[in-house]
Amino acid sequence: MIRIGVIGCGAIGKDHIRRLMDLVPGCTVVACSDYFVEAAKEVTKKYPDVKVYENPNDLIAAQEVDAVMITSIDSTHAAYVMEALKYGKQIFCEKPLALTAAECEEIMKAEMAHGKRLVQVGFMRRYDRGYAEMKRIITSGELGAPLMIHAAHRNVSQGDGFQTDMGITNVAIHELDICRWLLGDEYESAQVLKVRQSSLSTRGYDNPQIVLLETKSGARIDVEVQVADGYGYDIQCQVVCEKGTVNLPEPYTVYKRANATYQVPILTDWKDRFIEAYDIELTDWVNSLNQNGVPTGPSSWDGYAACVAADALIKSRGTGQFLKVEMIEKPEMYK
Ligand code: ISE
Repeated sequence: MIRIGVIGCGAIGKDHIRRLMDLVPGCTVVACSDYFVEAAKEVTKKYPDVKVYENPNDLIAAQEVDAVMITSIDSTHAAYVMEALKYGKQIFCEKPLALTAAECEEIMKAEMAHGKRLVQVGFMRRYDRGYAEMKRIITSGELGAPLMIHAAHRNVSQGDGFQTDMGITNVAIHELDICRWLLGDEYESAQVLKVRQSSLSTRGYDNPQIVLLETKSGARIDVEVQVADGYGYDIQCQVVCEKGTVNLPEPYTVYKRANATYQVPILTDWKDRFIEAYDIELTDWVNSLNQNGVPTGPSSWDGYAACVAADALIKSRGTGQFLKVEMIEKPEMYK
């Protein structure tokens, strides 16, 4: 039975606590913490045996915590991962692993000192059935080599404090992971383009943005990033191969024919779009810890690879140039 301490009881933190307590076998949540202690106390209304820690570092150190789940704000992820590595705890860190590649390198160094993997990064789209089937088809070679990916990541809105670079580090970080995973490739160069500002997002950050990537094999990727699209939460992905295309399916839903219209609802909450993928992801993580004592999902290297591309994108902003994505040699432990 894996005893989990959760740092961050906001949107995704609460949702993960629910699935760990009510759905995922072989684990239980024994502790939680949040910058706003009231948010942590709210958890205990439904799960009274969960202990609230006002200081997340005390939760990490607690004897009764075997594994730490980090669902706090992005800028705190790296520090909590490093603190948990001091105690050799198992760690599930929601994306992004860190805000820079340098922080990810520090994490990999600290993790490797333990001689085994301890960190899993929350790139849940790899567990989505649609993306998983896309990868199976691409890897089978039945459509020939993958040449391009056209993707769109469209949000209805973002919370207060959102900034232009979060369009990359918080939003497009999903595509930075899923595209390299689908292609089995690494990035060669990257460029982010500013687009005419949408009147729906006038709070001081660029929206939309376009992410352009080239991979080591020469494949080209374009990702439209929107954080105020005016209509719904809409994730699109098409991989163009030599002999055909493979496309992310629309999420399961019913549709209506009424009043001379054909009506298909579009989700608005990102937690709902990949709800099954989150369930599979956390079940797989807990099963791996119970069966093998090590995580088998996205590693610190995967967190690093997404971050190093994000760094290049952010540096390219305003230059009109593709910048090289400079990666370190992949350490043995992550091969
Ligand atoms: C959020 O943190 C997520 O991870 C969602 O998957 C993403 O679509 C959204 O843009 C992020 O803010």
